[in-house]
Amino acid sequence: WGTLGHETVAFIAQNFVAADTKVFLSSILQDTSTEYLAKVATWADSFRYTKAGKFSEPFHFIDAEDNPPDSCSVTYSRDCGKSGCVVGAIQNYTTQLLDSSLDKGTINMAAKKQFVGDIHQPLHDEALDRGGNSIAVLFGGVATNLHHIWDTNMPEKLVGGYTLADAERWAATLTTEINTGAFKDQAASWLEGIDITDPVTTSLGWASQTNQFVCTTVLPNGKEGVENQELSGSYYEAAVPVIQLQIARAGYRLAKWLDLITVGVR
Ligand code: DCM
Ligand code: DCM
Ligand code: DCM
Ligand code: ZN
Repeated sequence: WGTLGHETVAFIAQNFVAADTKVFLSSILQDTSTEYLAKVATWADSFRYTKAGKFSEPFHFIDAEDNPPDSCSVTYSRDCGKSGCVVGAIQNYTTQLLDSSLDKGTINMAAKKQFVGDIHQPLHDEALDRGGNSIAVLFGGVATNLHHIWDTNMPEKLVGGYTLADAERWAATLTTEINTGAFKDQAASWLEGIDITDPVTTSLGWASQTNQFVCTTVLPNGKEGVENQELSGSYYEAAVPVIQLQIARAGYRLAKWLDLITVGVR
């Protein structure tokens, strides 16, 4: 996701974490403000563009070598590359956050690596054309690529901007959907199978579920169905419910994950 998606996931998580979790994370991040998670939500994206952080580039995705739209699947042994992937990254930063014997700098960095957001973007669980980065598309007449419209253009068209205030507003809307609206009956099922002692199996489940949307919604008619096409019309309309669902799921799951970490610290 772009800035808007990442900050919205963080605000949703903030809305659902336990009081102890807020205390724990505010302390690690040295920020007791009401945006303590949202303010670091894009830190990992900036870090990967630095010399010191280049190693973390593959930590934002897993390159599923499946065959959309005919078959979609994610496997750890097949798809997590030699230099790492988002599933391995979630395991690593979770292990670090749980280990209070580590130095403060390491734990602070781990708390800023919020890869639970990215694993919920369908094209971050797909290898085809570098997660759609090499598929040229048009959006509102502007030449861009399929990955970029899922990360950024479509969420921003829906919300109307990408400021911190836009993210907070979108998060409030999705939080209401989870508590009392369209997601009320399914939100509990989003936490099924969540196991802090097995981050690989847990996050692989999130990746597999997310990757199914590559076959159904991202590339329902294959690459030919989107390449060089204008996607701000009916394609966008079909994508919006998936984007809303995936941002909501990511925030709700991140909250639970951070709660489990807070309870499990030793
Ligand atoms: N950005 C965004 N949406 C846009 C434009 C920019 O999320 N429509 C983000 C991406 C970068 C930051 O803002 O994190 C700065 O972008 P740029 O360097 O493209 O201005
Ligand atoms: N981004 C950027 N510069 C930053 C942080 C983010 O240009 N300092 C942009 C690049 C991507 C988006 O944010 O379009 C999210 O990154 P990713 O491509 O990993 O989803
Ligand atoms: N990306 C991805 N899968 C890949 C390669 C990249 O999901 N195989 C993501 C990472 C960034 C975006 O695509 O969010 C743009 O990547 P880059 O900046 O490497 O072009
Ligand atoms: Zn991306």
